[in-house]
Amino acid sequence: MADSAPFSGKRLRKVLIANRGEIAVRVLRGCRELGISAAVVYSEADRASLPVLMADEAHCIGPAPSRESYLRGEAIVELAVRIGADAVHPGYGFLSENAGFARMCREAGITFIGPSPEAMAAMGSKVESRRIMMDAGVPVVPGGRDPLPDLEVAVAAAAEIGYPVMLKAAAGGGGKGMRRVDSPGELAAAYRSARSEAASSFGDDAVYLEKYIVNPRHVEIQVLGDLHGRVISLGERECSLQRRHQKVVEEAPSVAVGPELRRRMGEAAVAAARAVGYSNAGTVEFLLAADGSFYFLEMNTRLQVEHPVTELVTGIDLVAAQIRVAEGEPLPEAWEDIQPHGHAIEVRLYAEDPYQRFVPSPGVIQRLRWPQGPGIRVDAGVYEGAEVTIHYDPMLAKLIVWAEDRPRALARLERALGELQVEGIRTNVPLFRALLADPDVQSGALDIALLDRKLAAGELPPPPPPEGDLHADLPLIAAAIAHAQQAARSAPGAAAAAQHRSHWSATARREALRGATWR
Ligand code: MV4
Repeated sequence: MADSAPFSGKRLRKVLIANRGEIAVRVLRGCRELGISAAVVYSEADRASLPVLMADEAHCIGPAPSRESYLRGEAIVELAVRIGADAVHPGYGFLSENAGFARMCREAGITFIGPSPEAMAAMGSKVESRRIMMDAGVPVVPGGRDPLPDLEVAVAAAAEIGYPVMLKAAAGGGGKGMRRVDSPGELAAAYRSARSEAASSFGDDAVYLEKYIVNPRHVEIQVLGDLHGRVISLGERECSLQRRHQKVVEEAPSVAVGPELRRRMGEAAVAAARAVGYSNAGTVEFLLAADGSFYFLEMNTRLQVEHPVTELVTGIDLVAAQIRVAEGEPLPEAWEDIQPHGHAIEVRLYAEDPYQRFVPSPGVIQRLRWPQGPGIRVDAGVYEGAEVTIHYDPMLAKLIVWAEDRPRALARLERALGELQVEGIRTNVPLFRALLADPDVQSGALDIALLDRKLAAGELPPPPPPEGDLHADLPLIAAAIAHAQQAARSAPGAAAAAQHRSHWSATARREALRGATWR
């Protein structure tokens, strides 16, 4: 968005970033490139975090637990006013989809960098957003328009929809209160458990019915709206590779989406956004069935973790775009019919142990070397020496690659993972290596259940036994021993230091002793 375009709105001078980790850093970079001062909030646990080190100013807002820090909407709005910030960027998670927070910002005269509270609220309820989509002509999964009053109605509705069906929480999202039902005999028990889970998860026990879509893909469309009623689509992201509703790999474009389907899904997403008066960046999630039919699932009213793959194939800086439209700038005409260029893949680097059922792996990052070179982007929230605590989401960074086509992007990702070094904590890198070796991943034959299914069936063998690593390191080990002996001869006492620096041999030993199966 060219700064020279005619513009009558008010430029932002200072933005308060109400988030932490890699997304706080990402937003900070966006601000800096636009010449906007970036302030961040932080909890006591994040005093020495990367965003705090990088920001123009940083303000502690409470102790480690999110409830007492990053979720303190009122305190954050008060802080924004006190420090003279013009706007708040909420990142993702925390307060990003909280309509009440957006409203508080508005009332305090602070620009919320996101959609209006009304648009957020409309998309916050599953049944309500579904109803709005039905009325706007956006394809939704066949099924009910209203919550089910009782079991009797559920039985009749399921028979009409046809099994298998899916019970979903009306207030919900993210898989909570969701039950697949394959036959009439299973319905009563599923109905009761879905209601009670919905009640405990959302404080609302209303559930409704949908046709169960078998083995679809999760394909989402990035949209952008300005404050003048224009909404555009920036194409799709393929997000089917998830482990227990947690995305692991995302890419753009999707191998299942060609120009014609992209146009139709884009039009549906734009219609969805228009129906709620959407502005700023948002994502419309669809299930894409094997036959090419697609269905609206929900809309995420925030910048998403996986936004970089869209940035890399469109060339658009989404954070800059968010800021510009929040200032009142109209979307450029040229963005109307953007087509993806090349292929981008993102992997989410988590501090978790894939060999121990993916349990979080907190600790100090003793060594950190990021991959570099052509087509590589790292969005990290940590640095070497930083401590990863158990207080927050264990995502450390995102590694994103771009190449001319998907096979080259996969090869580049493999190369990048080979350059990546993280020591001191366990990460899910071995899982990425297993995925890269999988023929279905290589061919793009993905669906939302692929990862959980293959992990359960043992079809994603862990990477080659670490003995191989030890072998590869033998020349290095020999060199290190020679060096240590040399050092010992020339200066007694230096041998211990040299040995201490040979952290990689300790790593090799540790790896060699470790089992070679996911557990
Ligand atoms: C579905 C579905 C199949 N059929 N609805 C899971 C989370 C929630 N946002 C919607 N979800 C699903 N809804 C019907 N009618 C399958 C899923 C689903 C899923 C969707 C997107 C991404 C990953 C998923 C993993 C399992 C199930």
